[in-house]
Amino acid sequence: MNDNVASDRLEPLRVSIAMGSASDLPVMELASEVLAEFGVPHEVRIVSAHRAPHDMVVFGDEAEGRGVDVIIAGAGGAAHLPGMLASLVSIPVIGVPIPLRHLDGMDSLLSIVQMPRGVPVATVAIGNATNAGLLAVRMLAISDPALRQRMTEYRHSIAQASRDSGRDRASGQPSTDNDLSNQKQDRK
Ligand code: C2R
Repeated sequence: MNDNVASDRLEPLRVSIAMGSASDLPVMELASEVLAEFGVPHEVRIVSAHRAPHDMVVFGDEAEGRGVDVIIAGAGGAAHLPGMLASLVSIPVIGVPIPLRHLDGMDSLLSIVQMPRGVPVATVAIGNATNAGLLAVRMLAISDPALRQRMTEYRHSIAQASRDSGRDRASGQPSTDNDLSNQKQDRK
């Protein structure tokens, strides 16, 4: 299988979205959508620590040299990919626990979040690749004023959407559903 699912970047790469299997794509594409919304160049890769360990080591070893500043790594079940990547790089790794048919993602969550001291993985909620994308944007925004401004505008937009949803309920009007925060909330 070609492990390079998507690489439609025109500018220098900033974020790599990695996942253990193509079956993780329906969840992980939410992170890609957020990065696209914020204009952050990124790639989407299938790379499994369990099934193709040597490829994973090469991917991790080369990531920083290819310009990657943040890795978002999603995996389900015995989810070792995010932690193994964190052991190979010095950039932040954000882990996304993928819910599978059995155990509802609790297995993935614990596999990703319970890292040994010294090898941190910033773990988001089960299936919440949207927050992984937003966290990556916040990390990049530390040294990018324009991106920080966009994040500030995004925060204001979700605050307004929250207020509006309360008002709509009070007035009996249907809520407007036209921004990223509302669209993604149900899907996590
Ligand atoms: P398949 O659907 O391909 O059988 O994969 C994947 O992330 C996926 O959620 C089932 C699940 O196996 C996970 N997987 C891992 C790793 N590689 C694949 N957790 C890994 O290296 O951690």
